[in-house]
Formats: sequence, C-alpha cells, structure tokens
Amino acid sequence: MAALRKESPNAGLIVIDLQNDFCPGGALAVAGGDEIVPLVNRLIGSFEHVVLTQDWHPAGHSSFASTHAGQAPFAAVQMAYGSQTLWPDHCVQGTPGAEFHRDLAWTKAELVIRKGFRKAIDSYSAFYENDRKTPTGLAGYLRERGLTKLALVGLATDFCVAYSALDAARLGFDTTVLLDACRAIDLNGSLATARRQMQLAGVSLGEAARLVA
Ligand code: VGL
Ligand code: ZN
Repeated sequence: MAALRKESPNAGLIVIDLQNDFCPGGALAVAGGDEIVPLVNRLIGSFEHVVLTQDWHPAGHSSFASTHAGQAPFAAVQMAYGSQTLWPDHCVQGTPGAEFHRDLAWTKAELVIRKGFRKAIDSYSAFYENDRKTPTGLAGYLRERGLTKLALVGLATDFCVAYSALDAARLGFDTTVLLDACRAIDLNGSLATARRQMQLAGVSLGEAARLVA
C-alpha cells in the first residue's frame, strides 16, 4: 500500500461525493459521513494526485422519488437501463447540499468530475453512468495521465464508492478502497454485497489510517 502514496507518481486518490447532502443534516445523510473528513484530508496531503467526484443532479432528476408519482425514497423501480433505487432529492446542481463538506481540503484536486447530470439516467460510478456503458471520461483522463494505481475513499461505500471501484478494477486499474475513510448507506444488506463484489473483482480493501500513520 505504501506504493499508493506521494512517492508513487502513478498513484491517484479519488474522493467520492464528500458533499453536504451525504453528511449528517443533509438530504441523503450517510451515518458518520462527516467523520471521515479529517482522515480524507490527511490522505489528500499524502497523495501527489487527487481527483474529486461530485454528485450533480438537475432538479427533477429521474433518481429522485419525488419525480415519480406514488413512489417513496428507497424503493426500486425499473428504468430503461435496469433497476434504479429512488432517493430523496439530493445534490441538486448549484445548491448548498451539492457543495463539498466545508472542512474538506479540496483545493489540491486536479480534477472534479461531476456525475448524474443527465436527467434520465443516474450515475453511481465515477466511470460509467448506471447503464454501465456511457463513460464519464474519467478512465481516459487517468490513462492519459499515467495514473494506474487508484485509492478510493468517500461516500457511500456501498453505492458510489463500490460502483466506482468495481468499474476501476474492470478497466484494469490497480484499485484499493480504504474502508475506514468511507461510510455506507447499507440498504437491505447493500454493504455486505458491495464488500463481497469488490473482493471478487480483485479490489483491495485497505485502511487509510495505516497508509497515513
Ligand atoms: C450516492 C445515492 C445516490 C452516493 C449518490 O454517492 O453513494 N448514492 N446518489
Ligand atoms: Zn445521486
């Protein structure tokens, strides 16, 4: 894991969706979501390359329960591209809820990649929208810059972090999720499922506290 740090110029830290709406008090609060900020900041300090993702939905997004008559948050519906969980309205473009947590040391980030900006399709992964086919452009960016080793942290472990890690591994990146710098939504066993899927896909599960100790 030491190879992930600063001394490795081909390593990148990807911080997933560390935004107000995923922190306590936010519209889709993840328990303890704000607790990871100090550890993520230490990681940001110890990596040469940092990329942030920002969940970034237009009002009336198709992943919002409020967009679907008679549907409540956390229900699953069928979309053209497959099953989609419905969420409370969150991370609406330009709103305070979509901003990064105020204590996140975001200024060092070389790229902020926004996702979920198309009304008709959600995007959990930083690499592909939820049809698993439409690229965000992140893989091309990382490859062109020679970043082959990725450490992922942020919110939520079992949705945007896991989907991003599974895609990263599938795309051939050497991928580690630092679980102590993530927090989960854990809907119907989704955390256990995500951990199992990541292990099967060859994603390393590590600890940020050891990396920055
Ligand atoms: C996320 C649900 C909806 C996440 C984003 O960041 O994990 N989860 N939008
Ligand atoms: Zn979202």
